[in-house]
Amino acid sequence: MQDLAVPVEHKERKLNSGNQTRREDTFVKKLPKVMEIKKAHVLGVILTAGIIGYFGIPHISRTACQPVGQVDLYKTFSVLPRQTDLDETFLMLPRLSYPQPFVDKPQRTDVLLMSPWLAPIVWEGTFSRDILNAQYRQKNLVVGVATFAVKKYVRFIEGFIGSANKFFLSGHRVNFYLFTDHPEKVPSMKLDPEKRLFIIPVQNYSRWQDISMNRMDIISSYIRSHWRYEVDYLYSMDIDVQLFEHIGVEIIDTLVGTISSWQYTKPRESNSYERRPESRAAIPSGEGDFYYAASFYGGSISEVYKLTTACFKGVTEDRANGIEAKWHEESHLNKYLVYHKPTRLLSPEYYWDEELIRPRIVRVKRLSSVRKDLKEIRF
Ligand code: UD2
Repeated sequence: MQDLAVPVEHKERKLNSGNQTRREDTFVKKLPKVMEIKKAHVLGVILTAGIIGYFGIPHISRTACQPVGQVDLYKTFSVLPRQTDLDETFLMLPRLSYPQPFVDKPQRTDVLLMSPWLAPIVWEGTFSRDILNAQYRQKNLVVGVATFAVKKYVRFIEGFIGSANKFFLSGHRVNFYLFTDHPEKVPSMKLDPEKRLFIIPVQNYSRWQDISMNRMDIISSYIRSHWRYEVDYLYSMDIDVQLFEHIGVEIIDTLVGTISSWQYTKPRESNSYERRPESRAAIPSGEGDFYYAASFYGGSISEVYKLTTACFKGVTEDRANGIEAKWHEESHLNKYLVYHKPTRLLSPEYYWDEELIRPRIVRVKRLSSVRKDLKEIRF
């Protein structure tokens, strides 16, 4: 019907531009009766569809000034409205003097500087702390450090807090959150003005493995109840370590893992991942990037919340199924980081095990384990 009528109507209009209405009436009248019925039928269908469309599609009935596409999106795809805070303030920074970077002159050629998912790997000689500090200061951030000293591990408190006060984010605001079952044994220590120490009582467990694993649950709970209001980034650190060199804002990123000093050159098949499929920490054969140490990880408060919650969920499910992952929460951390890639990786400089001989590529020992007699300290 349309194919027939449109060209004719068009022709009539063209021919009779002086008296358009009358000529169109004539055109309709001239149609055979059967065609008239069909046309009326089609017009009826179009009209009905129009009415249904008008009342059925929500955006048509809204006022014209509303952003039609936006409203439609929220309704149709449940896209949450978001708001980005806009800030026009900025600090005037002093001039910085440093060697110019060149794209054809990499700072280091002896180590991997970037993961295949484009996360930087932090090594000595690859960054300028002055530039990083100048950028970081503009943000007015607070970093939290969660650490545990339960049972005999209270002996490590002084060495850890003392060295971290000096070398951890020197000159920047840091809250140390120390969980211990012996608050009375925490020695009094003088901290820099930007540093604060919070002592939080915590219960102990008979098994050292449970103390270690439950850290994930405690961190997750404190993020939910306190830390999301107090700090911007959070790092979890073992207590039986000491810092020997600066660990600065080069560690700040959304999700940060430290490559283990024991396994940084091992092929994935021979490192310490949990491979038993019954465990929630299992990483299937053929998968895995690096082996990450649970002694030092962190990131933005929201990402560390996700990580610790997910890892403890894995620990809990394993407990219910009567299985414990090979390296406890460290196995769950490794599983998580295979599928949620860290946005920044710290090289083994950031956790060097004292038992190992340091190779040339590890130019600096920033943080290192304190030797301990496992049999004596864990029982
Ligand atoms: C590895 C991990 C550690 C954890 C553990 C689980 C590294 C370098 N470290 O270290 O993070 O995943 O394996 O198997 O990868 N703690 C106490 N009291 C105790 C026992 C532990 O407070 O009685 C706390 C303390 O903060 C300690 C941490 O738990 O630093 C981990 O325990 P660990 O250092 O003895 O574990 P380790 O050396 O096997």
